[in-house]
Amino acid sequence: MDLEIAGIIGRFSDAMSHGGISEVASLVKAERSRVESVTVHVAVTGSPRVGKSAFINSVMGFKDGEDSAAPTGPAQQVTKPAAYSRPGNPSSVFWELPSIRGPSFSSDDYLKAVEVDKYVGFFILSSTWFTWEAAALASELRRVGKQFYFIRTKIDLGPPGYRDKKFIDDVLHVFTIGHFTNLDIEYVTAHFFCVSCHHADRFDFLECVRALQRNSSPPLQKHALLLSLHYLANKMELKDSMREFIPLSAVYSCVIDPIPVKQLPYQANVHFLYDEIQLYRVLFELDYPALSKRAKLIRQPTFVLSDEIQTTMARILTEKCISEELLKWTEMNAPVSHSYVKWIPFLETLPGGKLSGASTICLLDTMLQKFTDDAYRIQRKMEDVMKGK
Ligand SMILES: Nc1nc2c(ncn2[C@@H]2O[C@H](COP(=O)(O)OP(=O)(O)OP(=O)(O)O)[C@@H](O)[C@H]2O)c(=O)[nH]1
Ligand SMILES: [Mg+2]
Repeated sequence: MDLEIAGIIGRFSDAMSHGGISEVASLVKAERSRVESVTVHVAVTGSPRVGKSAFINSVMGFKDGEDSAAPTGPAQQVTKPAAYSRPGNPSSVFWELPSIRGPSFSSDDYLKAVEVDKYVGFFILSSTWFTWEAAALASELRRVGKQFYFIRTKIDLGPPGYRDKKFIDDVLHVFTIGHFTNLDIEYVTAHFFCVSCHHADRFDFLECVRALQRNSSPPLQKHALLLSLHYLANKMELKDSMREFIPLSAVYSCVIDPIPVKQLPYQANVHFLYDEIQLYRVLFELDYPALSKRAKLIRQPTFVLSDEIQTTMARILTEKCISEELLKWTEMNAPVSHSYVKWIPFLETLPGGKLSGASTICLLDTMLQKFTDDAYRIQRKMEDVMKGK
């Protein structure tokens, strides 16, 4: 991901030479709030009663009837876009758009009315075959350069061979007649997914959300989508996105409220690092609430999954462990990996010198890698249990 790292390092170096540490401190705070304040809007549209609300509820992890959930009963159609986000997690907002239908449908007018520019991407839903209106809308979206996906819902009620050519041909028949100048069948097939809105863990549900995450831009929007929908994200992509921000976190620990730490030759904000690593635990679903929720899915006690965790800090996180780990990297002279080398000239100008920033980078980078491995071990364990191994 390109977050204009060279630009950030340049700004940090300028701040250090002109205003010293206090100017770097304000800049690092500003960079973090720039990242944290990003909000991504995603549109969900389609014919009436195809599962737009149920799809949003599944993405958000809402149960039917829950306060924040989209209503799915009869006569609940929206007449203007309705926004849904997870409480306490406003960085991704899913919008249920008014249904597309009727002989007088104009994709141009529709997209203007719903403010097309606002959304990073569109999910176009159908519970049978795609209609002319859906295809016209997609054609217009392609023309204006918006990503979109065709989602065939209610696949749990459908024929068993949902990947069969005949089934796909029928569902996508409207695109083969060739009236849509911006669409060809290869493109449409590559953006076609089959889901059940009641089973986020089955069929193509994860794949369609991951396609949206992977293809979103600019990079900060992609990052916000990966983080806010971390429970659906591909863990490797989540890790890669988080890695980009490690140097910022390391500088933060070195310049914002650092305190002396036993045996360390520099100061660090261990409390901040604790929060950061705790966030990694949550993102990779290694915290107790996530483990127990997933254990329930496979009808097992939580320890069946928690026993798969090999990283000490993923099991029990304390500020003491963090200080010891930092010291370990400092004693090893903090060999940062190739991707962080460009930060070194700036890290050398920190009050604690290169070792302070570089050791913190090593600490966070290793935790991220080890937590990813733990997350995959848990995933494998769940699959094994489900296969009855
Ligand atoms: N079996 C099954 N039922 C679904 C699926 N998606 C939605 N439903 C059901 O279909 C009905 C309509 O779902 P909604 O989510 O309200 O559909 P909608 O497109 O938001 O409907 P309107 O807003 O009224 O146009 C509800 O009874 C859902 O429970 C699915 O994937 N599988
Ligand atoms: Mg609805």
